[in-house]
Amino acid sequence: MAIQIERIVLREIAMPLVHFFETSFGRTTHRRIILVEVVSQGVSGWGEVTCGENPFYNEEWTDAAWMIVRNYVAPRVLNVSFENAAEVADRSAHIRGHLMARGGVEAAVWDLEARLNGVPLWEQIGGGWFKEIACGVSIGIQDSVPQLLQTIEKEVAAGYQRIKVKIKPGWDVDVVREVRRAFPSIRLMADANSAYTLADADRLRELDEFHLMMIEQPLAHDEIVDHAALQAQLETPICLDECIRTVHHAEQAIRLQACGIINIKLGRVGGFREALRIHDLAQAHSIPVWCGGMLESGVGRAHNIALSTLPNFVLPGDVSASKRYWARDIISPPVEVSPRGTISVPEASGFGYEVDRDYLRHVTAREETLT
Ligand code: OSB
Ligand code: MG
Repeated sequence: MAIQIERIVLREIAMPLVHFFETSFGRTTHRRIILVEVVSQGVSGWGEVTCGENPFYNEEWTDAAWMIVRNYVAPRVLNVSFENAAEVADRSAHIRGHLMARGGVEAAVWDLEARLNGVPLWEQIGGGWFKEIACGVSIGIQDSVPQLLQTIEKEVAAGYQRIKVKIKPGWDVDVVREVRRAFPSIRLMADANSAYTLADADRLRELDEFHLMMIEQPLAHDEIVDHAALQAQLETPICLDECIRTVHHAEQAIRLQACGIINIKLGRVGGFREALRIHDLAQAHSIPVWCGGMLESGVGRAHNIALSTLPNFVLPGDVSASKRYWARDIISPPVEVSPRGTISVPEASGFGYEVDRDYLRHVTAREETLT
């Protein structure tokens, strides 16, 4: 069935996080999220632009992404006939970077295609291997180690299958040692968000003794070669996040043995088509993947659940319950996690949840309709 987008409604929503989230590049307390609603034949598909409020994780940020979608992506997508959603990414391929802005639109069209076909999004993307997905949590840098231990204890008690702690110089080896001492047998990993250089290899090697599942993105956001050099010196597998924006990057990283694991984030790679390519390539090379998060609202969270049903998503992802982030989510029902640390995959068409339009109106800071 050909798809033609008649209207795109861009919204920026403003929502406070239940608890601040701190990484090596800064602390977030309030989110400004762009939602993309694409409309065809009276049916709406939804996407989320997963960038942060500042250009610190990567170059994208809310205000720039708004302009990219409004001025560059939307005009290329509106009133064009697509055979399927997989064609959408090509329409913005002339734009350098800005993959999250482009990916927010791309993912919305996948959701729309699923709804027009009356099938769940996971089926539309060729997933469905798992009826429930395995969940981990990402725990930000805290004000003190006791506070971190308390948070971990709470999340372990809630059933989460894997704990990720954020690290940075000055909050690394000693902190992880304390965590390991308090929780000798949990599945544990650390994410540095590019805070180190190859000159820190000795320090990072000290983490080997704590039997982490992986160390995520220790070195620069664009540095695959140095990650290969570091991986050769570490026992702990490196997981790449920021470095992998395209299937070509994944190919280079695998060829150079720069990582043993890949974190796939839908927005970071520009949407489902590229995510599927990276997934398939990693699977062919026996590199496990998992689904990363970007403090998404329910819309992005629902997309991540669909993505996580692909067969090579064999490690618990950073896809967790709505209530860890939001007092009230914009989807209904909110995403919930079972005591076994799983999310059951919805069966309804599209991403499988209802957008709560009343609450959406309440949190919308700006809105623009493009035709
Ligand atoms: O590197 O995985 C990351 C959040 C914001 C920016 C970067 C990252 C994260 C997380 C995420 O770790 C988590 C989540 O959505 O639960
Ligand atoms: Mg990361």
